[in-house]
Amino acid sequence: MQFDLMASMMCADYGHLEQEVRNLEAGGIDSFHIDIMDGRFVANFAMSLNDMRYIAQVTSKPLDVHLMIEHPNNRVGLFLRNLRPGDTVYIHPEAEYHPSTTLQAVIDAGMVPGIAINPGTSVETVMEMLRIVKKVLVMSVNPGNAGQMFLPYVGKKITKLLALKEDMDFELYWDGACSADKILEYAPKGVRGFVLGTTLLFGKDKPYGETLQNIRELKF
Ligand code: S6P
Ligand code: MG
Repeated sequence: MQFDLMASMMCADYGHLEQEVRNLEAGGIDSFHIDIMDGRFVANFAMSLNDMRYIAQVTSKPLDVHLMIEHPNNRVGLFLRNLRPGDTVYIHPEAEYHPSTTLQAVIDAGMVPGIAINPGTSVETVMEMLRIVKKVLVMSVNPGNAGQMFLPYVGKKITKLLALKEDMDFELYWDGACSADKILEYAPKGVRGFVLGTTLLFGKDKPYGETLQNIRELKF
């Protein structure tokens, strides 16, 4: 079964960040998920511009930049200048008055435009943006922290989005509390990729390569 695995780098060991990147690459990760926070849209500060820039310098794999910041239109240029064409930038439509303007800036810079949807945000409120973006990141936890519990009510929204994705031409990705049973259930239904954090990948006494291989070898 074809699906992408992204490493949630806010969960990595910052004392050995380059080695973490190398180990994940050697283990077969598809891309690096970068959780940018401003302490306003979400209470936390996880990663920032310099962390993203550093990871971009030490890998040639794609970056998957998840902007959890207020009014991303004011700041998106800072990030776009430091990315490579083909990297993905997700904004939260809840954080911007005119999110389609921000998405257009992402497209004009040659990046892949995406929206991240909070658990409490309904599909109906982002419907028109589904026509603009190439990727939709469904948050199955409230944004801000790793290590949270999966919110089961998000399942219905995923089902709705899966029914729309062909027609509206986007791919669906999962972010938050991703476990093997979620991959087993949702990859066959059409979720294209999964962000892996503390639930499945980081802080285990197992090499990343072994964990990633176990996921790829799941019996669907
Ligand atoms: C949350 C962030 C996510 C987390 C990821 C961590 O604000 O957007 O990307 O880093 O969910 O995974 P886990 O398995 O610890 O929930
Ligand atoms: Mg994220």
